[in-house]
Amino acid sequence: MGYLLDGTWHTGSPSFANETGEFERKAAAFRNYVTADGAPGPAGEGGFKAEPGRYHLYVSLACPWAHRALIMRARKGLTDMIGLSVVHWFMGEDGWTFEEAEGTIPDTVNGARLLRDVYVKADPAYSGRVTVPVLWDKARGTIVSNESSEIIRMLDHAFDAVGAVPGDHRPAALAEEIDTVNERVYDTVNNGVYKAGFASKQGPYERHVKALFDSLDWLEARLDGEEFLVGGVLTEADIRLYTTLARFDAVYHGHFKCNVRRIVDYPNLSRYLAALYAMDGFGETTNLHHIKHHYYQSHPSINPTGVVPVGPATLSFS
Ligand SMILES: N[C@@H](CCC(=O)N[C@@H](CS)C(=O)NCC(=O)O)C(=O)O
Repeated sequence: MGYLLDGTWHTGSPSFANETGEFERKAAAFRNYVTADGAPGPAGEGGFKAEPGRYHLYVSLACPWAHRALIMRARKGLTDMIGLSVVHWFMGEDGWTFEEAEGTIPDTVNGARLLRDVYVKADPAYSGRVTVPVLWDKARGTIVSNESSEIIRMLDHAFDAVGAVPGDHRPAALAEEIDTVNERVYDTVNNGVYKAGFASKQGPYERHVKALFDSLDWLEARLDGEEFLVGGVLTEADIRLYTTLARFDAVYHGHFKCNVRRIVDYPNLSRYLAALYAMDGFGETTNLHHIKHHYYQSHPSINPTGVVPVGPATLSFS
């Protein structure tokens, strides 16, 4: 683990919890938007026009936030238009690296050996964590955004006029309901597993596990007789839930101690997970090897031996 301070790398922060035993996720730093005409988006500055070949995505196949961006890139048919680099699954003292392994893709744009070199290239005085996903602009030589919830919205809309697959994962008529579902899923499920897993005191751990399983029960009921979370169509709410569900039984259940139930124990959630896995963009971007090895080997504060459990070797439904 480590972070950049004024462009210089510091190792440390062995625990993810603060003094009250709570896990705190810091806000992302680069918050610009690619738009169809280069006009400013909802945040940041303008000048990032959607053009084929101009942007590059850095991801980890282990990371649920980066996975959202990978799914959207695939579903929108942007794989030829937006290049891809995949870091090694191990995140140690040097943070994310481009060391070669099965499933990694080197940095063909900046020639970086370490992801932090990409951040320093964008901002030589950068202070903060070096996270994935990162959307890089080759034309301006900088990072557009490192916030996945915003990257997926850009990929969903900005490239439609230059050949993206049509289709909107947040149609206006459903936007409000999607945002409401996203809010609860983000807080108690996507981030909830981290809050439970990295809690360093019993009280916060139990509180977050309870909120997580309350939400999984709520989602199970919501999916009764339904194919998708909102409006009977696939939306970004499904993409955002999928990346946590796909990791749940293999990693969060054991490594993050979220073990009240597994996803296979929920009939509707496991049917839903299997159905999404079979859809464009989902199964093909899900790499259980990177997922299991990353979590179990990169968090010495909660798994000091780095031993990776043998099971499950495949997603529970497959
Ligand atoms: N807000 C970010 C969070 C991304 C994030 O936390 N990614 C993790 C991997 S799952 C990461 O790169 N962590 C490295 C670190 O914190 O040093 C987003 O959703 O894009």
